[in-house]
Amino acid sequence: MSSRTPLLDAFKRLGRRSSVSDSPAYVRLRSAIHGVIDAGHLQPGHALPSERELARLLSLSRVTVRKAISGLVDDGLLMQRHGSGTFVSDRIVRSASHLTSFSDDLRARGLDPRSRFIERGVGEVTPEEAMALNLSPGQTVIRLYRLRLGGEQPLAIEHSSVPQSVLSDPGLVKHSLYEALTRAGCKPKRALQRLRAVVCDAEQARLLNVEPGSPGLWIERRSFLEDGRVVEYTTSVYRGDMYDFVAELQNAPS
Ligand code: 16G
Repeated sequence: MSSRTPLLDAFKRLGRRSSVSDSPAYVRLRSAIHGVIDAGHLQPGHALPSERELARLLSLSRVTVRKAISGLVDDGLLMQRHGSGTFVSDRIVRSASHLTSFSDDLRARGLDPRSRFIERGVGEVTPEEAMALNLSPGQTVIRLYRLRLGGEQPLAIEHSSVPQSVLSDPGLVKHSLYEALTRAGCKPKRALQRLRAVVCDAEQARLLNVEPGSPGLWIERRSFLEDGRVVEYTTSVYRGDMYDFVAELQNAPS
């Protein structure tokens, strides 16, 4: 289907809604493009009309169109290929510099974050958990083993351990761990993350619906409260064919 008509209609509709029509044109165009993608009129991998064509179709300046598009590229919703135009991302782009949750990231992409619990329980810390969470032997943690999905599509497998002093019962986590931590007044403030490439073993491949031996991204995250307490130790395997991790780098002070 051509992307032109729905995009034009979506932009006009937004223009008529007073709360949004007060916002600058590039913000409205950004929402319109977002809406068209969410509605499935533009599928992953499909090309957007060129900047010049969009400007002409919508009677906007090219600067406005460029600003709207570059915001959506930064959000990971669109990607630009030099010389061939702008496309709807077919991979999920995650910021490696912002402390967000799986659910936040999927919602930002207009996807429906879901979890399937494989196991959950309470137990005494293992030596690995004690090290990661700064706990002593004998202290207890809640554990979640979840398959994370976007709609029906499996995207990641996660093992999370949280001190039981922070979350008393694994049943407190319904959909999102970070929502449960926030409700408990323990929203993580910062995190340390370690990432490496792995190949999916048979169990991981089965859960993620890929061939055994497919590439995965193994990520370990330890999240901290303002006072330095560790509230989360999570190891995840993300599908290597679905994710890009992007970090902004600054010059190291000399
Ligand atoms: C992300 C985090 C994970 C965290 C989860 C919470 C990475 C690599 N990992 O998957 O550490 O536990 O989000 O998501 O980003 P939730 O609030 O949706 O359960």
